[in-house]
Amino acid sequence: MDAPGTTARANVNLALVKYWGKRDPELNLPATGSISLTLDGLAVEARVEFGGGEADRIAIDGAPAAGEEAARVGRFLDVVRATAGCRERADVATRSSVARGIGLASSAAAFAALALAASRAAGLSLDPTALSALARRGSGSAARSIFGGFVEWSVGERPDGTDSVAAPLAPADHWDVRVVVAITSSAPKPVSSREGMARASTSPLYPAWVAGAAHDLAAARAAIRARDLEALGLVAEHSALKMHAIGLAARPPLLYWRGATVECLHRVWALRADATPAYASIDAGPQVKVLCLPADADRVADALRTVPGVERVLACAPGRGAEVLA
Ligand code: 2P0
Repeated sequence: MDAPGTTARANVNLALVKYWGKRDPELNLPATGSISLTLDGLAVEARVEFGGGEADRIAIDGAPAAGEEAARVGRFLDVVRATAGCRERADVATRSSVARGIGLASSAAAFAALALAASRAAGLSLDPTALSALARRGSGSAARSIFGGFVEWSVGERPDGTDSVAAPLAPADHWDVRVVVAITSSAPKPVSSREGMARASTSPLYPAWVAGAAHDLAAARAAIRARDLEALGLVAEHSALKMHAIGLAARPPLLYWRGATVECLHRVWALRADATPAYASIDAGPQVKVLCLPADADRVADALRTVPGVERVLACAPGRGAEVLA
């Protein structure tokens, strides 16, 4: 396997219908399907080269990786090596334009970029479906970041997960929307998504979450097809709030929100009451992501920027899928 090093880039994605809970934590097989929008401008680049050496060398944003972060990438490289039938150690360097571990989906972009770069560097030429299945092994939501635009990750049925892969619903240019992100805290999240999802199963609301997924997915699919912002926004907001309600009722309880998160939600609802279509989503962190039309993005950003506790605000358009850079 003499394929030279490969660099790939992938964008983060925002789940409009959330993935929250696993039927198989080892393979990252979800309990429900999910639908996302890949976002332009929040990306991770990964360079991978296989060769000699005693151990994998992993650098994240210029610093050697350690602890669980290094172990997680190492386990992912083992999956790539097993698929390619190779034993060589890897040199890995990732660079992120998005803060890590604060609920901005950096792991989705990182493992989508790593799946593409590592599989190519190992001499594999995987199609996008196989790449999605591979990326899922690193981080569930990475399965969706292989594709651009609006994407659905199927729950699948098979125990080996081969049918739990993402596929495009509509390309990025199908519908020009914006996601305005209000950063309310840059502190690392105290509970990982992995732990949060494990805890979800202790919540009495979890069975209702799983039972409602098919309905939410159908509503989101139809809204994306019809470019109906109100229909998509309402189901996305509902999905996010249900996900966080699970945590409140879990044992021990789990709440990713800070005070400014709540104030941003109220600000979004005030915008809506004032005839600006804007809909909130929140992931495993305190940041608030607001779906709106391009013409309203500045007004939404201004409204969020003045919420006490908001550190900064950024706006993202629909983005492309993972791609090889060199
Ligand atoms: C999502 N999140 O659908 C949901 C909503 C956060 C909230 O997927 O354990 O990093 O690696 O499969 O994908 C974040 O969790 O978790 C996530 P693992 P992942 O985007």
